[in-house]
Amino acid sequence: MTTQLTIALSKGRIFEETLPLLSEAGIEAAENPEQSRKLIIGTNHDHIRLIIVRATDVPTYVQYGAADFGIAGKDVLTEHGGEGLYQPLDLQIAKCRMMVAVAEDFDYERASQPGCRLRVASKYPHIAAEHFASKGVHIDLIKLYGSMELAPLVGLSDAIVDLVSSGNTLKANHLKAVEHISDISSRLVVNKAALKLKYHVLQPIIDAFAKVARCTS
Ligand code: PRT
Ligand code: MG
Repeated sequence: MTTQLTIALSKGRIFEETLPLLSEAGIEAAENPEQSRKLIIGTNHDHIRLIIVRATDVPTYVQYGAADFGIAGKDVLTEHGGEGLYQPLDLQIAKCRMMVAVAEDFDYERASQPGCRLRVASKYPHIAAEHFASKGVHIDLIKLYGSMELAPLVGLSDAIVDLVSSGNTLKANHLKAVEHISDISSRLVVNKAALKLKYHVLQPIIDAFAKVARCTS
């Protein structure tokens, strides 16, 4: 019997940037998830299927073995904690930076001295808490699920911790990036049990992904 493989991916930038990796491994999706409403998508191999989940849910599906492997941003993995996941490869895709940003006219230098207190809105509470703790700045953390850029504009927070890639969203909303927390890219995450039990089918795919990642890094 052939070993079944399930791959967890999110729509949007990760899916797009994953296509060349899948292609190198000889895997073609039967449908485009941007156009289809299907959550389970077949491939040109009967034993390989893709499941389409929210970016933040990828580590959870892989951790519990509902998917054998998946692709998730370092931001998502840091917040998840990485339990039950083997992370063999930095794929060098969906690159961006985790930054602190504030309103253009906000005096961040002064407001972020050790001992100060800041209201920080973020989808990334762990990353934000750790960053400000390392600076000795106290924060009141406001958890948001999206559109963080709005928070300083309407007085919900003094600062945000969010991803920046081109910087256009910050600029369009009169915000400025004031601190770089870390560089972010997406990683391959593999279920630890699957890596042992399905090694013979997983390893060639990991090798193909590694080949593409090496060329783009
Ligand atoms: O969108 P949804 O709420 O469904 O989920 P998601 O936002 O988690 O998924 P998605 O597909 O938007 O992002 C998936 C992954 O892509 C993230 O986990 C990151 O690792 C990575 N990535 C790379 C980014 C960006 N670049 C990025 N620019 N994720 C989000 N952004 C957002 C950012 O939050 C900000 O709102 O884009 C905006 C800034 O972009 P610029 O180009 O204007 O600076
Ligand atoms: Mg998004």
